[in-house]
Amino acid sequence: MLTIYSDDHHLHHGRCELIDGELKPCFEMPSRADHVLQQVRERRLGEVRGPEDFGRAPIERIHTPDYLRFFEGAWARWAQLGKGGDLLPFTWPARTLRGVLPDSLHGQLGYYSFDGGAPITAGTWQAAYSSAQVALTAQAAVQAGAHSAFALCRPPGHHAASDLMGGYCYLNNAAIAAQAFLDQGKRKVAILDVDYHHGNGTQEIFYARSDVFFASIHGDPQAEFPFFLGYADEHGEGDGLGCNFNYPLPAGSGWATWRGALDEACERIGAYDPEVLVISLGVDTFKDDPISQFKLDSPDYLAMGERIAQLGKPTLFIMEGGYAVAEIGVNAVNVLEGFERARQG
Ligand code: 6XA
Ligand code: ZN
Repeated sequence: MLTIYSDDHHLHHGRCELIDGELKPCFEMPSRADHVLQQVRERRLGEVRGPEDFGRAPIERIHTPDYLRFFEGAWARWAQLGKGGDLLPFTWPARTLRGVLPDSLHGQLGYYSFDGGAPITAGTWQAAYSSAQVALTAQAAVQAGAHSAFALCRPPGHHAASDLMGGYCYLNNAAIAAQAFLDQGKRKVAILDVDYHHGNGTQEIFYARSDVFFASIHGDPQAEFPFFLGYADEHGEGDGLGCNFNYPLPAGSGWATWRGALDEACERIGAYDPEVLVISLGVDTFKDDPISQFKLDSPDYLAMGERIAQLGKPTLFIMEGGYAVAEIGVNAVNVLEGFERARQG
C-alpha cells in the first residue's frame, strides 16, 4: 500500500493543553507521526512518497474563505502583538451570547473554534495545509486506480467543521479528500470514522447531503469529548436523511462490543454501496491510550483492517488520533496490513 507523508507536520508542535485541571504537554505531538512512519518502513508496507501540492481550491470546497483567511493569518497577528506563547482561545459564543465576529484576534479565535484544544503556533497553518495535501495526494492515487492508499496526516482533521477548529484539528482532511473524489467524478463516497472520538466536523460538513455517507464508532458523547454531537439519533437532515449513523459505545468497551458496531456500520455502508471508502483512522481506541477509555488490543487492529477490506471498495485511509505513542505505529499499520492481507485473500 502506498503511504503519503510530509515532514511538514514537525512545524506544528503545541506546547500544552488543559486536562484534568492542569496544563500538560500536548498529547497530539510530532513523535506520533514519526512512530507511524517508522512502522510503515520497518514492516515494508509499500512505497512512501511526499505530497503533491494541489493548492487551496480543494480545501476551499470544504472550509469557508473567511475561516481559512483567519487561520492562515492568525499567527502573524499574534506575533505582531509581541506574543510568543501558543495562540489559544478562551471565550466562545455560547448560547446566551451573540454570534458576532469581533475585531479582536482573541474574539475571532473564539468565533472560529469550539474548544481550547487546537493551539495555533508559528508553523500550524503550514503543517495543516501540508496535511491536507497529504490526504489529497493519497486520494489522487486511489482516484487513479490504486485499490488503497494511506495518508499519514498530522495534524488530524475529523473534528474540524467548515469554519471551526478544535480537538487538535484545523482542516478536515477526510472531508477534503471525500469532496475531491466527488469533484473528480465519483458519485457516492462513504466515510467510516473509527477514531475513539466522534468525528463531529465530518458529520457537520456532510449532514444534509446524500452523496457522502458518514458512520462513526466512538465513546458515548454523554461521557466523552466532543460531548455535543455524536448521538445515535443523528441520522442526517434534508437530502442527507438516512446517510449518517453514529455508534456511541460505553467506556471500557473491548473488541467484542466494538466489532459488533463495526459489523453494523459496515452493513449500512454496504447497503449505501459507495464507489469509494474513506477511513478516518484513529487508533486511540487502544487499551493503553492515555486520554481514551476503550480496550482494543494490538491484534484487534488486524481484524479491523480485515473487516474493512470485506467491503470490497477502493479505500483511502486517513490518519486521525492515537496517543499511546509507542504503540500507535504498530496499531495503525496493523489495520493497513490486515486490510491488505484480506484483500489479497
Ligand atoms: C480533548 C480531547 C481531544 C480529542 C482529540 C482526538 N482535548 N480526536 O483524539 O480524535
Ligand atoms: Zn480521537
